Order: sequence, then C-alpha cells, then structure tokens
Amino acid sequence: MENMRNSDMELIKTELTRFLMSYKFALDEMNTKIDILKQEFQYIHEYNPIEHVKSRLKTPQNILKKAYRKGYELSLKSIRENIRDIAGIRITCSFISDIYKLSNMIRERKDITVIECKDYIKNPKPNGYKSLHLIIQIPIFMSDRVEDVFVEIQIRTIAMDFWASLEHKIYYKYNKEVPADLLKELKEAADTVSQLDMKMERLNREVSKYKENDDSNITLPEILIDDVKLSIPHEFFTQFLRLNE
Ligand code: 0O2
Repeated sequence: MENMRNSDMELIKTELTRFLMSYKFALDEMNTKIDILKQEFQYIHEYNPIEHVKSRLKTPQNILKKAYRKGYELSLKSIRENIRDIAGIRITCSFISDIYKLSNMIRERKDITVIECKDYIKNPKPNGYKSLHLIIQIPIFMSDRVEDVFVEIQIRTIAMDFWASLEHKIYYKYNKEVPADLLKELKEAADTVSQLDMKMERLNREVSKYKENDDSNITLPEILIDDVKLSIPHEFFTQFLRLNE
C-alpha cells in the first residue's frame, strides 16, 4: 500500500512537471518571439516601443485556487483548457499607440493564434485598471507530442503599470477589502495616469513631426542587429550596386 502511494505520487509528480514544463517552454518561445518583434520594430520605425518585458508562471497553488474559484474540474485537461493565464507575459510600452502597434504585430504573426483580446484601455475596469490583454496560443514541440499552449500577454504603458502594481499591493495588503476612501483615491490616481498618458502621446507626436521635417537627420546607412548599429562602408554600397546591375 505504501509502495502504491509512492508510485502514485511519482506519477502525479511527473505529470505535473511535464504539464508545467510546457508553459515554461511557451514563455521561452514567446520571449524569443517578442525579442524578434522588438528588433524588427526598431528597424522599421527607428525606435524601440518596448520598455520592459516580464514573464511569470502561475504557481500550482494559485492555479488550484483559480480552478476552485471558477468551479472548474480539477483535472489537468480541464485546467489546461480553462485557465489560460498559467503562462503570463507583461510588456510595458512608453505610449498607448505603441500598445496597439505591438498588438497588431502579434496578430499578424503566422506562428501565433490570438484567441481573445480584452481591451481594458478602451473599457477600463470600474476601479480604473487599464491594460490590453491578449490570450494567445502557440504550438510547443515536445519530444513525443505537440502541445498548443495558452499564454496571456498583458500590454500596458509604464504609467498604467505603475498604477496596477500599487493597486495590486494595496488590494492584498487589505486582504481584498480596501477602504472606500482609498478606492476613491486609487480611481483618481487612475484618471491622472490616463491624462498623463494622453499628454505624453501628444508630445511624442509633436516630436515625431519635428523629426520628419528635420533634414539634418540624414545619416549614413546603418544596419541594426541585436540593438547594435553597424555603419555600412560607402565602398560596400557602390560594389554591391555594381555587382547587381
Ligand atoms: P497575477 O498575480 O497577475 O497572476 P480573473 O480576474 O483572473 O478571475 P480573467 O478573465 O482571467 O479572470 O482575468 P482578466 O480580467 O483577464 O485579468 C487577469 C489578470 O489581469 C490578473 O491576474 C492581473 O494580473 C490583471 N488584472 C486584472 N484586473 C486587475 C486589477 O483590477 N488590478 C490589477 N492590479 N491587476 C488586474 P491575477 O491572476 O489576478 O494575478
């Protein structure tokens, strides 16, 4: 009997490890894809829209808590299908327009399937929470099978992120029962964040317009690889043109 229990435990441990590993691999894959998007974006638009990328795996305790709270069956199959934020990636951008540019770039990728989009920027939560959430699915190639794994991507501005992390701390500090006056102040802070984001967006547009009209901006051709700028020697260009005539 004791042996039986040990072997059962071993089986569960192996299954759980393999289950969580697929999410870890999904995060690794997504981090690489986001890095590629970032470099591509930098090349096309000549600036970097991504300030910061952070990824996390939901702990087994929190997965179970969510499954209980939502009333899902406690099987791995049901958890895999219903809890879609076990692997989570948070991307912070400087400007609201960057959030939508990035989200469109993710949608256009053939290796990522966007399953759902929750736009809490256009439709903020009543407490003032703003962020763009994408639930995506990517195939993960394991040694003996292919798993389609869900990943939640949250994209927000630095200011929205500042607000959300403080709100999250307060929420847990007060054990989810935040006093009404604090809730009111948090909502006011969220409105201030929105105004700041709009102001920064407008200022950025003005700077971009100025840059477009500035002829002194013309520089020698450069290639950008992995955030490193490489100038192309003039001779290389002339040689290249001659050989391709
Ligand atoms: P953690 O620690 O980030 O994993 P749910 O809210 O989970 O019951 P759903 O539809 O999965 O249902 O949630 P939704 O609305 O897509 O949001 C899920 C995640 O968004 C949360 O994950 C938070 O990270 C973030 N989020 C949503 N609403 C708020 C909010 O009001 N304040 C803050 N600070 N973050 C929010 P978790 O699992 O709650 O936490």
